[in-house]
Amino acid sequence: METQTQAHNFPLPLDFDNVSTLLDSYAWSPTTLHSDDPCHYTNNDRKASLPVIDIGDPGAYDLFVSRNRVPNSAAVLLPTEQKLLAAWLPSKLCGYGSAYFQALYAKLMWSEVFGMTGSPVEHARNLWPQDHAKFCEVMEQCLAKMKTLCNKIVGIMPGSLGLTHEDDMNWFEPQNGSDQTQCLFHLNSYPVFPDPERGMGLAPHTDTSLITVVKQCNISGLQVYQDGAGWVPVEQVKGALVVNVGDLMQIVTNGKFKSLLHRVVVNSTCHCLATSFFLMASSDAEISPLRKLVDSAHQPLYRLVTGKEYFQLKYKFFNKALESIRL
Ligand SMILES: O=C(O)CCC(=O)C(=O)O
Repeated sequence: METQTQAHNFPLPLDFDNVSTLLDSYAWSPTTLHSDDPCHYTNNDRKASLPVIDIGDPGAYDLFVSRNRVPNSAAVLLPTEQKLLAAWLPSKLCGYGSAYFQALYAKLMWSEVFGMTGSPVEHARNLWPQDHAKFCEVMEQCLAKMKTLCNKIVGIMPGSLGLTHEDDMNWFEPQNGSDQTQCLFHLNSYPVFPDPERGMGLAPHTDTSLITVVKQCNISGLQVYQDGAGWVPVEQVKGALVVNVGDLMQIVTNGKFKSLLHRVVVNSTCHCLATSFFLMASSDAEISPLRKLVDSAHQPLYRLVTGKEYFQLKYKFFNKALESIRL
Protein backbone atom coordinates (compact mmCIF):
# COMPACT_ATOMS: atom_id res chain seq x y z
CA MET A 1 0.00 0.00 0.00
CA GLU A 2 1.20 3.46 -0.83
CA THR A 3 2.21 5.49 2.20
CA GLN A 4 2.89 9.10 2.97
CA THR A 5 6.58 8.15 3.35
CA GLN A 6 6.76 6.78 -0.19
CA ALA A 7 5.11 9.93 -1.39
CA HIS A 8 8.11 11.81 0.00
CA ASN A 9 10.13 10.47 -2.96
CA PHE A 10 8.21 13.01 -4.97
CA PRO A 11 9.46 16.58 -4.74
CA LEU A 12 7.86 18.20 -1.75
CA PRO A 13 7.41 21.92 -1.35
CA LEU A 14 10.12 23.83 0.41
CA ASP A 15 9.53 25.51 3.73
CA PHE A 16 9.17 28.78 1.84
CA ASP A 17 8.65 30.87 4.99
CA ASN A 18 12.11 30.03 6.24
CA VAL A 19 14.22 30.74 3.17
CA SER A 20 16.26 33.91 3.49
CA THR A 21 18.62 33.52 0.52
CA LEU A 22 18.09 32.42 -3.06
CA LEU A 23 19.03 28.75 -3.27
CA ASP A 24 20.82 27.74 -6.45
CA SER A 25 18.39 24.87 -7.02
CA TYR A 26 15.59 27.45 -7.47
CA ALA A 27 17.57 29.93 -9.58
CA TRP A 28 16.61 29.50 -13.24
CA SER A 29 18.54 30.91 -16.15
CA PRO A 30 18.10 30.54 -19.90
CA THR A 31 20.73 27.81 -20.05
CA THR A 32 18.93 25.61 -17.52
CA LEU A 33 15.61 25.76 -19.31
CA HIS A 34 13.97 22.86 -21.06
CA SER A 35 14.38 22.78 -24.82
CA ASP A 36 10.65 23.40 -25.19
CA ASP A 37 11.21 26.83 -23.76
CA PRO A 38 13.19 28.78 -26.32
CA CYS A 39 12.57 32.15 -24.74
CA HIS A 40 12.87 32.57 -21.01
CA TYR A 41 12.30 36.29 -20.69
CA THR A 42 8.87 37.84 -20.63
CA ASN A 43 7.81 39.96 -23.57
CA ASN A 44 6.42 42.87 -21.57
CA ASP A 45 5.59 44.80 -24.74
CA ARG A 46 2.71 42.42 -25.37
CA LYS A 47 -0.27 41.19 -23.35
CA ALA A 48 -2.15 38.09 -24.41
CA SER A 49 -5.52 39.56 -25.20
CA LEU A 50 -8.11 36.86 -24.69
CA PRO A 51 -11.58 36.59 -26.16
CA VAL A 52 -14.05 37.25 -23.34
CA ILE A 53 -17.07 34.98 -23.49
CA ASP A 54 -20.26 35.47 -21.53
CA ILE A 55 -21.56 31.95 -21.06
CA GLY A 56 -24.80 33.22 -19.57
CA ASP A 57 -24.05 32.14 -16.04
CA PRO A 58 -23.74 35.32 -13.97
CA GLY A 59 -22.99 33.37 -10.81
CA ALA A 60 -20.08 31.34 -12.22
CA TYR A 61 -17.25 33.63 -11.21
CA ASP A 62 -18.63 34.42 -7.74
CA LEU A 63 -19.30 30.79 -7.08
CA PHE A 64 -15.76 29.81 -7.93
CA VAL A 65 -14.10 32.71 -6.17
CA SER A 66 -16.08 33.28 -2.98
CA ARG A 67 -16.42 29.60 -2.23
CA ASN A 68 -12.85 28.60 -2.66
CA ARG A 69 -11.02 31.65 -1.36
CA VAL A 70 -11.34 30.44 2.21
CA PRO A 71 -10.30 26.81 1.63
CA ASN A 72 -7.40 27.89 -0.56
CA SER A 73 -5.86 30.13 2.09
CA ALA A 74 -6.77 27.69 4.83
CA ALA A 75 -4.93 24.88 3.09
CA VAL A 76 -1.85 26.36 1.44
CA LEU A 77 -0.93 28.77 4.23
CA LEU A 78 -0.56 26.08 6.89
CA PRO A 79 2.88 25.52 8.47
CA THR A 80 5.05 23.12 6.45
CA GLU A 81 5.16 20.39 9.09
CA GLN A 82 1.36 20.29 9.09
CA LYS A 83 1.17 20.22 5.31
CA LEU A 84 3.52 17.24 5.21
CA LEU A 85 0.83 15.25 7.02
CA ALA A 86 -1.13 15.45 3.78
CA ALA A 87 1.73 14.91 1.33
CA TRP A 88 0.94 14.01 -2.27
CA LEU A 89 -0.09 10.42 -3.03
CA PRO A 90 0.66 10.07 -6.76
CA SER A 91 -1.88 7.33 -7.43
CA LYS A 92 -4.64 9.48 -5.94
CA LEU A 93 -3.53 12.80 -7.46
CA CYS A 94 -4.31 14.27 -4.10
CA GLY A 95 -2.47 16.15 -1.36
CA TYR A 96 0.43 18.60 -1.13
CA GLY A 97 3.35 18.53 -3.50
CA SER A 98 4.92 20.04 -6.57
CA ALA A 99 3.58 19.78 -10.10
CA TYR A 100 4.11 16.25 -11.52
CA PHE A 101 6.52 17.57 -14.18
CA GLN A 102 8.96 18.97 -11.62
CA ALA A 103 11.17 15.93 -12.13
CA LEU A 104 11.60 16.80 -15.82
CA TYR A 105 13.26 20.13 -15.14
CA ALA A 106 16.74 20.60 -13.71
CA LYS A 107 15.71 23.50 -11.49
CA LEU A 108 12.98 23.55 -8.88
CA MET A 109 9.75 25.49 -9.14
CA TRP A 110 8.79 28.09 -6.56
CA SER A 111 5.30 26.84 -5.92
CA GLU A 112 3.26 24.22 -4.21
CA VAL A 113 -0.07 22.68 -4.96
CA PHE A 114 -2.81 21.03 -2.94
CA GLY A 115 -4.46 18.66 -5.41
CA MET A 116 -7.85 17.01 -5.16
CA THR A 117 -9.85 14.55 -7.23
CA GLY A 118 -13.22 13.69 -5.80
CA SER A 119 -13.38 13.87 -2.07
CA PRO A 120 -10.52 15.55 -0.18
CA VAL A 121 -11.66 14.00 3.12
CA GLU A 122 -8.71 11.64 3.61
CA HIS A 123 -6.13 14.40 3.31
CA ALA A 124 -8.18 17.06 5.06
CA ARG A 125 -8.59 14.73 8.03
CA ASN A 126 -4.79 14.56 8.32
CA LEU A 127 -4.59 18.34 8.30
CA TRP A 128 -7.44 19.09 10.66
CA PRO A 129 -8.37 15.87 12.55
CA GLN A 130 -11.33 17.46 14.36
CA ASP A 131 -12.23 20.21 12.01
CA HIS A 132 -12.20 19.24 8.34
CA ALA A 133 -15.93 19.02 7.64
CA LYS A 134 -16.38 22.62 6.49
CA PHE A 135 -13.34 22.52 4.18
CA CYS A 136 -14.54 19.27 2.61
CA GLU A 137 -18.11 20.49 2.24
CA VAL A 138 -17.05 23.66 0.42
CA MET A 139 -14.55 21.87 -1.81
CA GLU A 140 -17.00 19.13 -2.76
CA GLN A 141 -19.68 21.69 -3.64
CA CYS A 142 -17.13 23.62 -5.64
CA LEU A 143 -15.95 20.50 -7.49
CA ALA A 144 -19.52 19.63 -8.45
CA LYS A 145 -20.33 23.18 -9.62
CA MET A 146 -17.09 23.51 -11.55
CA LYS A 147 -17.72 20.23 -13.29
CA THR A 148 -21.12 21.51 -14.43
CA LEU A 149 -19.55 24.76 -15.62
CA CYS A 150 -16.78 22.93 -17.51
CA ASN A 151 -19.21 20.53 -19.17
CA LYS A 152 -21.15 23.56 -20.33
CA ILE A 153 -18.03 25.17 -21.82
CA VAL A 154 -16.92 21.92 -23.43
CA GLY A 155 -20.43 21.54 -24.87
CA ILE A 156 -20.24 25.01 -26.43
CA MET A 157 -16.73 24.80 -27.91
CA PRO A 158 -17.28 22.28 -30.75
CA GLY A 159 -20.35 24.33 -31.73
CA SER A 160 -17.95 27.06 -32.80
CA LEU A 161 -16.51 24.55 -35.29
CA GLY A 162 -19.93 24.12 -36.83
CA LEU A 163 -20.90 20.93 -34.98
CA THR A 164 -24.31 20.38 -33.50
CA HIS A 165 -24.95 18.33 -30.39
CA GLU A 166 -26.25 15.44 -32.46
CA ASP A 167 -23.07 15.30 -34.54
CA ASP A 168 -21.06 13.39 -31.94
CA MET A 169 -20.36 15.90 -29.31
CA ASN A 170 -21.91 13.80 -26.61
CA TRP A 171 -18.89 11.51 -26.41
CA PHE A 172 -17.92 12.90 -23.00
CA GLU A 173 -21.33 12.44 -21.47
CA PRO A 174 -21.95 9.42 -19.20
CA GLN A 175 -22.23 6.22 -21.27
CA ASN A 176 -23.47 2.85 -19.99
CA GLY A 177 -23.58 4.33 -16.53
CA SER A 178 -19.91 5.31 -16.51
CA ASP A 179 -18.81 8.92 -16.38
CA GLN A 180 -16.50 9.86 -19.28
CA THR A 181 -14.91 12.76 -17.46
CA GLN A 182 -13.14 13.26 -14.19
CA CYS A 183 -11.95 16.41 -12.51
CA LEU A 184 -8.81 17.53 -10.84
CA PHE A 185 -8.74 20.59 -8.65
CA HIS A 186 -5.49 22.40 -7.75
CA LEU A 187 -5.07 25.06 -5.11
CA ASN A 188 -1.83 26.73 -6.22
CA SER A 189 0.48 28.80 -4.08
CA TYR A 190 3.34 30.99 -5.37
CA PRO A 191 5.12 32.58 -2.40
CA VAL A 192 7.07 35.84 -2.74
CA PHE A 193 10.37 35.16 -4.54
CA PRO A 194 13.48 37.25 -3.80
CA ASP A 195 14.68 37.52 -7.44
CA PRO A 196 11.75 37.21 -9.87
CA GLU A 197 14.01 37.33 -12.94
CA ARG A 198 15.40 33.96 -11.87
CA GLY A 199 12.35 32.29 -10.33
CA MET A 200 9.82 29.98 -11.95
CA GLY A 201 6.41 29.33 -10.40
CA LEU A 202 5.28 26.67 -12.87
CA ALA A 203 7.61 25.69 -15.72
CA PRO A 204 6.35 25.63 -19.32
CA HIS A 205 3.77 22.91 -19.92
CA THR A 206 0.56 22.09 -21.68
CA ASP A 207 -2.31 20.64 -19.67
CA THR A 208 -3.47 17.06 -20.23
CA SER A 209 -7.07 18.17 -19.80
CA LEU A 210 -9.89 18.90 -22.20
CA ILE A 211 -10.01 22.36 -20.69
CA THR A 212 -8.63 23.99 -17.55
CA VAL A 213 -10.43 26.82 -15.79
CA VAL A 214 -8.05 29.10 -13.91
CA LYS A 215 -8.85 31.72 -11.30
CA GLN A 216 -5.82 33.99 -11.35
CA CYS A 217 -4.63 35.92 -8.33
CA ASN A 218 -4.46 39.74 -8.30
CA ILE A 219 -0.89 39.92 -9.54
CA SER A 220 -0.96 36.88 -11.74
CA GLY A 221 2.19 35.42 -13.24
CA LEU A 222 0.33 33.38 -15.85
CA GLN A 223 1.99 33.67 -19.28
CA VAL A 224 1.32 32.01 -22.61
CA TYR A 225 3.78 31.19 -25.35
CA GLN A 226 2.99 32.85 -28.66
CA ASP A 227 4.94 32.11 -31.83
CA GLY A 228 6.98 35.14 -32.77
CA ALA A 229 6.34 36.97 -29.50
CA GLY A 230 7.67 34.55 -26.87
CA TRP A 231 6.26 34.56 -23.35
CA VAL A 232 3.39 37.00 -23.05
CA PRO A 233 1.55 37.84 -19.78
CA VAL A 234 -2.15 37.00 -19.73
CA GLU A 235 -4.30 40.08 -19.42
CA GLN A 236 -6.41 40.17 -16.25
CA VAL A 237 -10.09 40.67 -16.96
CA LYS A 238 -12.13 41.64 -13.93
CA GLY A 239 -14.74 39.07 -13.04
CA ALA A 240 -13.52 36.56 -15.62
CA LEU A 241 -12.00 33.10 -15.34
CA VAL A 242 -9.33 31.97 -17.81
CA VAL A 243 -10.09 28.88 -19.88
CA ASN A 244 -7.03 27.01 -21.21
CA VAL A 245 -7.35 24.48 -24.00
CA GLY A 246 -5.65 21.20 -23.07
CA ASP A 247 -4.18 18.26 -25.02
CA LEU A 248 -7.37 16.16 -24.99
CA MET A 249 -9.32 18.98 -26.63
CA GLN A 250 -6.65 19.20 -29.33
CA ILE A 251 -7.16 15.47 -30.02
CA VAL A 252 -10.97 15.52 -30.18
CA THR A 253 -11.06 18.64 -32.38
CA ASN A 254 -8.40 17.12 -34.66
CA GLY A 255 -6.04 20.00 -33.99
CA LYS A 256 -8.59 22.78 -34.55
CA PHE A 257 -8.22 23.94 -30.93
CA LYS A 258 -4.56 24.01 -29.94
CA SER A 259 -3.32 23.00 -26.51
CA LEU A 260 -1.82 26.04 -24.83
CA LEU A 261 1.84 26.16 -23.76
CA HIS A 262 1.91 28.24 -20.60
CA ARG A 263 3.91 28.91 -17.45
CA VAL A 264 3.61 30.92 -14.24
CA VAL A 265 6.31 33.38 -13.15
CA VAL A 266 6.74 34.62 -9.58
CA ASN A 267 7.02 38.10 -8.13
CA SER A 268 8.83 39.76 -5.25
CA THR A 269 5.90 41.51 -3.58
CA CYS A 270 2.85 39.31 -3.54
CA HIS A 271 2.17 35.76 -2.38
CA CYS A 272 -0.18 34.55 -5.12
CA LEU A 273 -2.93 32.02 -4.58
CA ALA A 274 -4.57 30.74 -7.73
CA THR A 275 -6.89 27.86 -8.51
CA SER A 276 -6.95 25.52 -11.50
CA PHE A 277 -9.77 23.17 -12.31
CA PHE A 278 -8.96 20.50 -14.91
CA LEU A 279 -11.72 18.69 -16.80
CA MET A 280 -10.10 15.38 -17.77
CA ALA A 281 -11.29 12.24 -19.51
CA SER A 282 -11.94 9.27 -17.24
CA SER A 283 -9.41 6.48 -17.55
CA ASP A 284 -11.59 4.25 -19.74
CA ALA A 285 -12.96 7.01 -21.99
CA GLU A 286 -11.94 6.54 -25.64
CA ILE A 287 -10.57 9.70 -27.16
CA SER A 288 -10.08 10.33 -30.85
CA PRO A 289 -10.85 13.10 -33.35
CA LEU A 290 -14.60 13.72 -33.66
CA ARG A 291 -16.00 11.93 -36.74
CA LYS A 292 -17.55 15.09 -38.17
CA LEU A 293 -14.17 16.82 -38.22
CA VAL A 294 -12.56 14.11 -40.29
CA ASP A 295 -13.07 13.60 -44.02
CA SER A 296 -11.00 12.96 -47.14
CA ALA A 297 -9.63 16.50 -46.97
CA HIS A 298 -9.03 16.35 -43.21
CA GLN A 299 -7.40 13.10 -42.21
CA PRO A 300 -7.39 12.21 -38.49
CA LEU A 301 -4.24 13.61 -36.92
CA TYR A 302 -4.25 11.42 -33.80
CA ARG A 303 -4.89 7.76 -33.09
CA LEU A 304 -7.46 6.62 -30.56
CA VAL A 305 -6.26 6.54 -26.95
CA THR A 306 -7.97 5.82 -23.68
CA GLY A 307 -7.79 8.43 -20.95
CA LYS A 308 -5.52 6.14 -18.94
CA GLU A 309 -3.15 5.60 -21.86
CA TYR A 310 -2.88 9.31 -22.55
CA PHE A 311 -2.15 10.11 -18.88
CA GLN A 312 0.68 7.55 -19.01
CA LEU A 313 2.02 9.04 -22.24
CA LYS A 314 1.93 12.49 -20.68
CA TYR A 315 4.02 11.30 -17.73
CA LYS A 316 6.47 9.68 -20.14
CA PHE A 317 6.70 12.24 -22.96
CA PHE A 318 5.36 15.37 -21.22
CA ASN A 319 5.06 18.19 -23.82
CA LYS A 320 5.74 15.69 -26.63
CA ALA A 321 2.81 13.40 -25.68
CA LEU A 322 0.61 14.68 -28.51
CA GLU A 323 3.36 14.00 -31.03
CA SER A 324 3.63 10.45 -29.71
CA ILE A 325 0.07 9.61 -30.90
CA ARG A 326 0.28 11.54 -34.16
CA LEU A 327 -0.75 9.48 -37.23
O1 LIG B 1 -1.79 29.29 -11.18
C1 LIG B 1 -2.02 29.76 -12.29
O2 LIG B 1 -2.15 30.97 -12.50
C2 LIG B 1 -2.12 28.83 -13.47
C3 LIG B 1 -1.94 27.40 -13.09
C4 LIG B 1 -1.68 26.53 -14.28
O3 LIG B 1 -1.30 26.95 -15.34
C5 LIG B 1 -1.84 25.08 -14.18
O4 LIG B 1 -2.20 24.61 -13.10
O5 LIG B 1 -1.62 24.39 -15.21
